[in-house]
Amino acid sequence: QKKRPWSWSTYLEEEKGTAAPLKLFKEHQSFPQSRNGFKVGMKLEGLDPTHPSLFCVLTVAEAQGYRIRLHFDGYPECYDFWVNADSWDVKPPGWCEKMGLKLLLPKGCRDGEFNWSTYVKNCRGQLAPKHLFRSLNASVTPSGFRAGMKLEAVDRKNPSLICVATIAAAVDNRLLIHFDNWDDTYDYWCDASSPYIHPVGYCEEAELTLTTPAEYKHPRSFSWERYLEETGTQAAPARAFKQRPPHGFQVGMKLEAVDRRNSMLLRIATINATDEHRVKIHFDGWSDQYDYWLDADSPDLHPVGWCQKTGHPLQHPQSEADLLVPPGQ
Ligand code: MLY
Repeated sequence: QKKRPWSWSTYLEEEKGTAAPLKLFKEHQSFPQSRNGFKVGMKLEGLDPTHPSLFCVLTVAEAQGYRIRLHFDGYPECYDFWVNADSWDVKPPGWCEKMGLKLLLPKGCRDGEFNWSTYVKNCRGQLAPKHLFRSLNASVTPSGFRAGMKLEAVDRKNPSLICVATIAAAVDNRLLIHFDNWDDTYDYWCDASSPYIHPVGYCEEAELTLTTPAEYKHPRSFSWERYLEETGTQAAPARAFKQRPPHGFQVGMKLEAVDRRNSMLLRIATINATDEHRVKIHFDGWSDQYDYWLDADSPDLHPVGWCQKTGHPLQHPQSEADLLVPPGQ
């Protein structure tokens, strides 16, 4: 029996499935307005996904549709990762210095000795041109958040904890969240609409436990008023928190999703559970053991047709690549 080429429309018909409606996706998940102009060899600054507060010196190692694979200069290829071309997490060379943020240098470079133009000359690289960075031109509305202000934030690595935290930096409309008296490995960037940040007093009001700063002397009798006074700091104003409304995704809707076990691959996925700000995705044709939860606004979720529009391969239940690369390997 001859196989017809795979298509979303026949698939949805056969499966009696529904595509997640376009209007449920955020702009950065939806069909891009521009082309991916990044070329292999271009160098840039970008956030390390496993240490999401730290900008690093990276090189574009591969471009595929609207996505790029980034390589940490001086480190093994196994740390390479993929992002969308419009990601806020990538910046042109020199951006960190301009913003006063720390930049992780290529392995072997010493602090104070790094200079982008000498560096690219020496390694015969190329600086990624500024106009390729869409996030630089994003309009920014003043938010009321300032570096140094305190808040209560979910520790994304230990999501059951809501903790005493500080805004370590505020750039564009993004905030770098740091946990008081902890090292920066728990830090992350988010924006004012994040469901993971709350104003001072939130836990008390909601009758939840607030995790106090590491080594805090009187954790049981923690009082924000006293703590702000002791640290000479201010609380982030409650009006600056603009939590996004719950998403509209529903169980059964289908979409295209990056497989985080092999993030070069995008697969057909079905939402099989939801909570207020997250969806649980199931990869069609695979065992439930590969299902996982994602934030509904994750840049790894895309509407049906995204791969075709952007020129990226899409793994589908019949595709041969699946036989060769099962998830998790
Ligand atoms: N069991 C973990 C908890 C760390 C929590 C850090 N947060 C509050 C920033 C550990 O001790 O590593």
